[in-house]
Amino acid sequence: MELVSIRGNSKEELRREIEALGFDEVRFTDLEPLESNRLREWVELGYHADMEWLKRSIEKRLDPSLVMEEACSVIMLGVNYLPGEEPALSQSRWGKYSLYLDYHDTLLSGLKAVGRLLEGHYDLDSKEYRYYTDTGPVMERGWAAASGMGWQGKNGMLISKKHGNWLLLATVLTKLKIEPDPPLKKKLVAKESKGAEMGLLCGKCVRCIEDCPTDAIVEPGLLDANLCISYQTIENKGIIPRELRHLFGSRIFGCDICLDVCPWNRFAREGRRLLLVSRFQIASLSLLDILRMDTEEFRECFRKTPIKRLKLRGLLRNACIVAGNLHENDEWWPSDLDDNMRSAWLGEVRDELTRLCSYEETMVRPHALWALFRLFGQEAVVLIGDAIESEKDPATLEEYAYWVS
Ligand code: B12
Ligand code: SF4
Ligand code: SF4
Repeated sequence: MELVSIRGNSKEELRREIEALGFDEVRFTDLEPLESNRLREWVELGYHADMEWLKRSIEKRLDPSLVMEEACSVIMLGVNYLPGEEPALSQSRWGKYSLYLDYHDTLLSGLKAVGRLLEGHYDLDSKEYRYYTDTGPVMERGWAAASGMGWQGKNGMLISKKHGNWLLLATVLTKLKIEPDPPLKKKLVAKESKGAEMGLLCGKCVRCIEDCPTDAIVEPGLLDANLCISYQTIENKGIIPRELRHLFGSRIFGCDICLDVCPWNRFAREGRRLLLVSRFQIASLSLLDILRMDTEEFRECFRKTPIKRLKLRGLLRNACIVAGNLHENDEWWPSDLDDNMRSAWLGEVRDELTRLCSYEETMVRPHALWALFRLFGQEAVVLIGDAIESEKDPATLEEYAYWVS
């Protein structure tokens, strides 16, 4: 098929049609090679932690023509996910994106509609475009910056003047030739670069770097996932390093600190959420609700949300960590408790943690032990009692030895 070049009015019409399918931002860019892409360096430094799938797909991530041979253009799409309602908006226990049904699924319906639109308007067949949201081997933030949707802030996020830090991204690679949109403030960017300069509109601000509790942003825009609470609570499927746990504060799944503190959010408004389905009631779960959850309740509560991939054992592990941080953090304490009620409530948490020290999934146990020792000091030895005598799990025994030696 002959290449169609889409520009001017027809490009604007395509943009409007895709917006009508539920995407809040629709931008176009070409596949010019990228000067500023530091993915290889990032992986060589080990900042990808255990995300081996990122390492395996480096070549494709650096060169979209390996993902789709005939690709000419990228259609970058953004969906605003800022919740407008309590309790989702003001809490920091859950990453905001996790209070919706999994966007990998819900954005997919919009992407399929984009595919149908391309087939209908431009006579493409299904091999002449490819779409992804998050899971594909494409550098979504880099392409979004190249398309002028925003710029990559020092927190690494694609920040939009209109939506702040609150865009989820999706990518369509296509063989259509679409006139590229200009990147932001091109005139400030070195001539040979693709116009995606890190921190372009951040100015002297460094709030995200300073406020990250684990110092995970090792240089502007470059994040060491090993240190990142988001990585540890979502992607790490094993033991969370002890030296990081106390820094999690109240964060049970994901972390939005370096997003929340960004001054560019002040211009952001709640999104249309046409491709999102909210599950804001998750934010109302109490700590005891979670510590007492069984597999069936977990499945019911987190069905189709991103949290389900963590499985009950992962959530219990994270819940033990936020429980261990209760003395320094108020967010999981029930409100309106007098002193007596607070100590009764803490007693219930203590009982659940004690039970979880012998939980059937061994991964949970060291975290439950850690929380007991943090909250109750050496009293934990009495609480655990003889159970430790029959313990075989090396990580749990190591945790115990750490506290009693
Ligand atoms: C791996 C991953 C993670 C890892 C590592 C994060 C990281 N900073 O790399 C972990 C688990 C920690 C993580 C956390 C989060 N993630 Co995440 N994650 C990804 C994923 C799958 C790959 C990112 C990646 O390639 N990282 C490697 C680094 C080196 O790449 P990079 O950050 O994109 O930046 C480099 C390139 O852009 C390149 N570059 C520079 N200039 C240019 C120019 C061009 C044109 C190109 C192509 C590249 C380029 O250099 C940059 C610096 O090295 C993307 C989806 C995707 N396919 O892109 C989502 C994604 C980045 N995550 C997302 C989200 C929402 C989050 C969280 C907010 C979730 C949460 N609440 O906990 C946090 C935010 C943490 C943070 N400050 O980054 C969104 C971000 C949306 C946005 N507006 O930016 C994405 C895009 C998913 C999506 N489809 O919406 N994530
Ligand atoms: S997501 Fe949290 S832990 Fe990760 S870099 Fe941002 S503030 Fe730091
Ligand atoms: S907090 Fe400041 S430095 Fe960080 S991304 Fe936002 S504007 Fe940039």
